Amino acid sequence: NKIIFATSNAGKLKEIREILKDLNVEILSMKEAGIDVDIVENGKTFEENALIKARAIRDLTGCLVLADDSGLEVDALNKEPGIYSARYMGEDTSYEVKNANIIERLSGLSGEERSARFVCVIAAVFLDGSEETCRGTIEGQIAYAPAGENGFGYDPIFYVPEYDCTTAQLAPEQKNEISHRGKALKAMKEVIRQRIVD
Ligand code: ITT
Repeated sequence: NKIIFATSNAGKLKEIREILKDLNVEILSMKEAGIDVDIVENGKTFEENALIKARAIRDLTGCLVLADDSGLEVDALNKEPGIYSARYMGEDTSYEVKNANIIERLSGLSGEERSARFVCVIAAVFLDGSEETCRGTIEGQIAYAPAGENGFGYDPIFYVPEYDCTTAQLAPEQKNEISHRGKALKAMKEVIRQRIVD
């Protein structure tokens, strides 16, 4: 049994492998599967984009494929950057710059006015062509200053009130326990277990 995970994001892949480690299947990255393609994510929702990625790699390989589309929704910014989280300020802009920009745009706001969430949708295309999506979210606030070295992307500015720290300050296993990706993948794990007889 093997699954190709249609992502080129190393930060996601590390978390995905950890969360799916108790599933009795081999998880191959695109690199490990020898696939190097640029997929145009032109959907309007996380669900559409996750399915676009999973279908594209499924069409190339015929394998069971999973994909992750995720992002940060900042309420005070009309849920920006949302599905454009990777492309916000341009793909090549560093997260130091992106994170500083988001903090700057929220200056003058406090407490609940800084509310935000991470969203993750995991899509699956199975061998018979059938499709599933699972969504997970985590609620938080945009921090006043970046903090923490763990995780990736917007983690240094995503403050979780219950833990009084950012997701970049959580240990990796703690983040997976409560994160958007952890929740979506745990739900997808059950779907996969129902479908795969190992
Ligand atoms: P793939 O499409 O190859 O999977 P990507 O990075 O382009 O990689 P997305 O289009 O789904 O993926 O963009 C998601 C972006 O949202 C990601 O690049 C981060 O900036 C942000 N993001 C998602 N999950 C995150 C997390 O757990 N911590 C911090 N930032 C996250």
